[in-house]
Amino acid sequence: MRITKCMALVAVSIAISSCGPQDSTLSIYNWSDYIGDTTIESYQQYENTSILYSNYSSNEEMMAKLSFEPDAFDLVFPSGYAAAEMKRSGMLQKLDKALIPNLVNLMEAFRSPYFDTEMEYCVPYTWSPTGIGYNSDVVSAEEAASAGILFNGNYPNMVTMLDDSRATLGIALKYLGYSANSSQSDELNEAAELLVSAKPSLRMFTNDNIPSVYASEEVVVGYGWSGDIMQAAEINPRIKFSIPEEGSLVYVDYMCIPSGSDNADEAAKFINHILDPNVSLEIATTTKYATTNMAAFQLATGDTIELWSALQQAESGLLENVIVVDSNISLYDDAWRAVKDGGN
Ligand code: N2P
Repeated sequence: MRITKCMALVAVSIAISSCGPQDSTLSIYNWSDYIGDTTIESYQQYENTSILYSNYSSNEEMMAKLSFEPDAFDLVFPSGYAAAEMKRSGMLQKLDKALIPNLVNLMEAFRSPYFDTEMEYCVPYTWSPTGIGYNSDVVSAEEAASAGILFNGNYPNMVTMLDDSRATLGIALKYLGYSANSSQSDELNEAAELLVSAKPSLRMFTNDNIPSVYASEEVVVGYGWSGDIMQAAEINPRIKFSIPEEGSLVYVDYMCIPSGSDNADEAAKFINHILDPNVSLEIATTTKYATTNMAAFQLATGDTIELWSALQQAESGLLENVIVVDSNISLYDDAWRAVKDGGN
C-alpha cells in the first residue's frame, strides 16, 4: 500500500514506523491474537520498512473489506476455504517465490494446498482444530467430551461461541452427524435451529479477546479455535481444551497477497521472514497455534511439542478440514443470519 509513513502513524494504533519522506508501507491485515510478540520488530531489524498492522475478526469481514478497498492491504491470512474463494474470484496475486527461499522449511504435508497445489498464491501459516474450551473447576472432562454441552442448556448465559458462520454452523452440523462442509439446505436449517435453541445458554458470539473471555471466567464453557483457548489456559490453568467425540473442524490458515497490493515484493519478503524457523517457532509458542514449519518443529521443546503431538493425534479421524463449498456460500450466509436473528 502506498501511503506516507506519517499517515500510517495517524491511521492505526499498532504502527511501528518513523516519519520520513514518502515511501511504501507494508500493510498487514491479520486475525487478532495471531502473531508473535516480536515478529514485526524482528523483521524491522533487517528491513527498514514501515508496517501498518491491523486486525480482523473473520474471513468474511476481511474479504468484504478487500472488496471495497482492493488496495488497502499487502498481506492477509485467510483460512483455506476463504483463500480458495479469493483465488477463484481473482482477489489474489501470484507470489514471487524467488523472494521466499524459506519455503523449503514447510512440512511436506502442507506443501500442496488443495486449492493451490503449487503454492502459487498462498503459503501455509498455522493450523488448528476447533473444540470445547471449559473451566475445569465447573465443568467435568466427561461433559466437555461432547459438543452437546454447547446445546443442552446446562450452563445458562455462560457459554461463548465463535461469531463465525462456517465454524459455528460447522460444529452444529458435526454434532448432528453431518459434514461440516454440508451443502444440503435441510441439514443447514437443522444446524441453525439447534443453535437458535441454544441461545438461552449463550453469553456471546465473539471472535475477539477470546483468551481473556475464558481466562477471566466470564464464561464457563465455549466453542473456539484451539490456539485462543490454549492462550487462555496459559493465563488461567483451570481452562482446558477438548475435541468433542462427535468430531470437530480443522483449519489451515494461509498468507496471501491481495491482487490490489502494490507492495507485493515487501509482502513476499515478510512471508519469508515468517518462514524463518525461529520466527515461526516464536509465533507458535506465543499463539499456541500448531506450526506448518518443519524447521520450527525441530527446534521446539517441552510443552510445545506435547501440544502439537496431541493435536496431530486428534487430526486422525475426528477432524474435518473446512473447505470451500461450491456455489453455496449464500447457504451458509442465510443459515447464519437465521441464527443471529432467531430466538430472543
Ligand atoms: C486467532 C484466530 C485464528 C483463526 N484469534 C483460526 N483459524
